[in-house]
Amino acid sequence: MIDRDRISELNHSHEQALAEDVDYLAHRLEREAATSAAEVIDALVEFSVAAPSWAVGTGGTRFGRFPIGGEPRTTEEKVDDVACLNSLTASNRAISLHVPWDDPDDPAALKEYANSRGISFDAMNSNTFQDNPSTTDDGNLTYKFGSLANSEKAVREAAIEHNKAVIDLGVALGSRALTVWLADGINHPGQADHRTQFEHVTTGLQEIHDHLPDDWQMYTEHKPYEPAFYATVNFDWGSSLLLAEAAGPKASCLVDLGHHLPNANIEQIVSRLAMVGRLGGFHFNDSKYGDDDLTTGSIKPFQLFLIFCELIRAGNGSLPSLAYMIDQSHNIKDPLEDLIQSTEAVGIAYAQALLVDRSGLTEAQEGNDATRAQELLQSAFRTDVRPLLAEARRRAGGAISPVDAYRLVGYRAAVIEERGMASVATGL
Ligand code: PSV
Ligand code: MN
Repeated sequence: MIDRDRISELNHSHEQALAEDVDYLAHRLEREAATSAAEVIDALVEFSVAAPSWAVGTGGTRFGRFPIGGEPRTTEEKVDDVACLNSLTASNRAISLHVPWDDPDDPAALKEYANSRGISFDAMNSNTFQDNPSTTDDGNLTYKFGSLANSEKAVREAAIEHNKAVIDLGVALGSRALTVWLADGINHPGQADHRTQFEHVTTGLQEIHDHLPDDWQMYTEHKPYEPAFYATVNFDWGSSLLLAEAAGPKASCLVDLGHHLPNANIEQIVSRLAMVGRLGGFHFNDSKYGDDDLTTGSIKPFQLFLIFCELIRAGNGSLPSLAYMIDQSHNIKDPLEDLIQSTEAVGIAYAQALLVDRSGLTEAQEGNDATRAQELLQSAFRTDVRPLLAEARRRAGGAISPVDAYRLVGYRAAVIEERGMASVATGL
């Protein structure tokens, strides 16, 4: 954990300049925007985006992996990394576990460990895309041809049991949701029947849904390709919606920004899902081509802004309480630095969306005034809201300049010292 006093000490040299920037922005927003600086800062102080346990280690591609050292060796060490992140950003207050990459022997002890560091457990993730001896009958069953969609009943049942076990583990940790992403699909046309596969998945999800405690949610996560390259069972938001509706009332759809075919209008998908009450949450990342898992907001910041505009529209002026998470792979950056930058990007899009003059926009839309509508959106999108984010972090005990602070406290060097250069975190 990074000491709070150390953070305020590091903040000291930035405080004067930040106060001036916030003051200037507050005056400008009072004049020009629909929301005040104070309201935006309050909203940002409340906001949290979860970090995935599988993204605090170095990512890789099938061509290679270049570890930077000090990778967490256990789930406790992943919690430590997220606690470090949160002490700097003050807005990553939960970790999302992936089972069996995370498979604690003593969930109660892990819960206490995390909670004592200010970290709670976000949605649980099941893994039926890799064989796991403990749930696939000691290697007698395989997910090679799918899990919930498999033609073999015994494999489908093993996958259902695994999801139920993940829910049980989540209950012990204080989580409230299960995210189901399936690799199930078809590589070669004719290899399996689209409809039969979809029906198997529907039945499996219904059974998993029945196992959810009353206060739990279940999210279906779609993805058009990879690892299946001809067809994926849950390939788009339409399939995801059908699956969620069939699974039951606690099921809704999770939108991973990297899981769309090129040029898909993700903000419109968000609008549709929200309209029918089946928008469950997000996996934030950015991409140029496919599921590139790049730093959120680094390629298409305007798209991220428009997504947040739809969210604010769905929440009638405020952000709906959904499952917000980052899902990325950090191939060449320090994962914690990339997560700091991604968290900042999410906050920027959120703050800018709050600035949109919504009644002015509705008026422009009703009057078919496309020019005015664009002026209103651009005026919010082009506002540099970073001082508001820094001020929200400062007020919540975080760092005004989190990447600089992360480097100055020497966290990476310290964990390399403790965990070694060759430690490997579980995950892809
Ligand atoms: C699949 O690409 C995905 O986005 C799902 O959310 C998985 O759980 C995660 O990445 C890790 O493989
Ligand atoms: Mn994802």
